[in-house]
Amino acid sequence: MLRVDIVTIFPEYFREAFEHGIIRRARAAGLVEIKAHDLRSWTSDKHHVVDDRPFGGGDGMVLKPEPSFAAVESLAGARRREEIPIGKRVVLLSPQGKSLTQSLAAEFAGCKQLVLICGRYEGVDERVAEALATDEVSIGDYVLSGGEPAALVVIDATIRLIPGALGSETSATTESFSDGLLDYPHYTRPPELEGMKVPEVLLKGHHAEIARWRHETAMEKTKRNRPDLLKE
Ligand code: 9D3
Repeated sequence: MLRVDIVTIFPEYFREAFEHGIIRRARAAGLVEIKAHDLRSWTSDKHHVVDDRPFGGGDGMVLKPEPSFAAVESLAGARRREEIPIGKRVVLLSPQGKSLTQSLAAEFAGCKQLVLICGRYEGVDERVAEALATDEVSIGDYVLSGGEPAALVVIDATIRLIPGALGSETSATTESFSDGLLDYPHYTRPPELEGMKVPEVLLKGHHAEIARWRHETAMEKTKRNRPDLLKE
């Protein structure tokens, strides 16, 4: 059983997501327990302030460190990275993080607990990344308004790798990215749509030919859309 605790100033952002698709199914099956917590509940001042002005000057506000340290202490039982028990990960979602990969998601899927800290404003006090988080993770090179959508991406990629979470249809390990190529093209009925035909080879049922076609088209598509995947 994986326990996921999200620390955010927008706990309501996650409500619908928990009630649909893979997260709902995995929860119902008892494979994960997931909860979004309000960072403001770990403040002690009257106005529940979670941000402050940056030392050194500059635009915007920074997420102050104390509420995140208190949140991780209460959720994971430690206030320092080195004291986070084996099997627990404290993940700071940030544009400065290492990239989320399928193999990192697989590591997360094998954990006992994930605490996901969602950044906001211009950034998070660096002591959270330096001394509290076990991992600082980005989901890609584009600018989001906060860590919340990134947390959902991490959760989705992780949960589907927990044995039993996908149901019986598909094995997560035989899918795209496990062989380093993009997926091959898929078709269903009708065999002709406004003059656009399904490739003949797929209609004939010659399995070796179909396998060869799928590998070739996967290769072509990878060269065109993701040449970086072939150069490593
Ligand atoms: C102008 C400098 N920006 C840093 C690249 C400021 C900034 C932009 C976006 C500060 C925080 C954010 C909010 N983004 C996230 O918290 C975030 C994120 C992202 O923006 N892209 C990809 N992955 C992630 S994970 C968290």
